[in-house]
Amino acid sequence: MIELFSANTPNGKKISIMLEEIGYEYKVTKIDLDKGDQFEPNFKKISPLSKIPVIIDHKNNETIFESGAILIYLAEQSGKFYDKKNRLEINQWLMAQMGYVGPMLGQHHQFHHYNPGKSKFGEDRYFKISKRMYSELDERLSNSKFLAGANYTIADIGTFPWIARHEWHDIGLKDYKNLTRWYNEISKREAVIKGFIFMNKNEFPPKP
Ligand SMILES: N[C@@H](CCC(=O)N[C@@H](CS)C(=O)NCC(=O)O)C(=O)O
Repeated sequence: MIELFSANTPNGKKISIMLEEIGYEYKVTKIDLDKGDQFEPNFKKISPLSKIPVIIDHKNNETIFESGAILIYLAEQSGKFYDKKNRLEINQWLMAQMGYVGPMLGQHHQFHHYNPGKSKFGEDRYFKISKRMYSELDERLSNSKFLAGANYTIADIGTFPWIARHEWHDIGLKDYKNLTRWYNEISKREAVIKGFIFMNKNEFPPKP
C-alpha cells in the first residue's frame, strides 16, 4: 500500500494519476499548504524541502519526495510508462517538465492568476515564457504522438496536470492544435480522470 501526502495542485495530481494508471492501492493524506502543514516537523522528516508530493511505499519501506523521482520509482516498480528502450527520450521530456514546464507555468500562475497588477515585469515575463512553451510543446507534438515518442509515458503524466491549468494561462490552448490533440487524448483516460479529481470530485480537466 502506498501512502500519498499531497494537495490539489498539478504536482500533486501527477502522482494520483500515476497511481491510478498503474492500479496501485493508495491512501491520500491531505497536506493543507495554506495552513502550513508542510512545515510540521513530522512532515519535514519525510519532505526535507517541505513540499508535496511525497509517498511512503509501506511494502518496500521507502519514502520518496520530488514528483519526478516518485514517477520514476512507481514506473520502475510497476514496469509501466517507462520503457527501458526509450528511457533516454523519456528522461529528457520528464526533466524538461520538472525544470521548465512546471516552474515557469508555476510563476505564470503566481503573477497572472493569483496576483495580477502587482508586477508588470513578472506578468509579462512569465506570460511570454509560457506562450513560447505552448508553441514549443505544440511543435514537438506535431511530429510525435506523445512527448517522448509513440507511447504515453511518465513524461506525459508529469506534464498533463500543468497544461490542465490552461484556463489560468489565458494563452488559448485550442489555438495549438497538436497540444490540444495530445491534451484531449490524455483527458479521456479513465485513470487520468480518477487521479485528477482525487481531492475534488467535481474538478474535471477543463476542455480546451
Ligand atoms: N520540484 C517539486 C516541487 C513541489 C512543489 O513545488 N510543491 C508545492 C505545491 S505544487 C508545495 O508543496 N509548496 C509548498 C511550499 O513550498 O511551501 C516536485 O516536483 O515535487
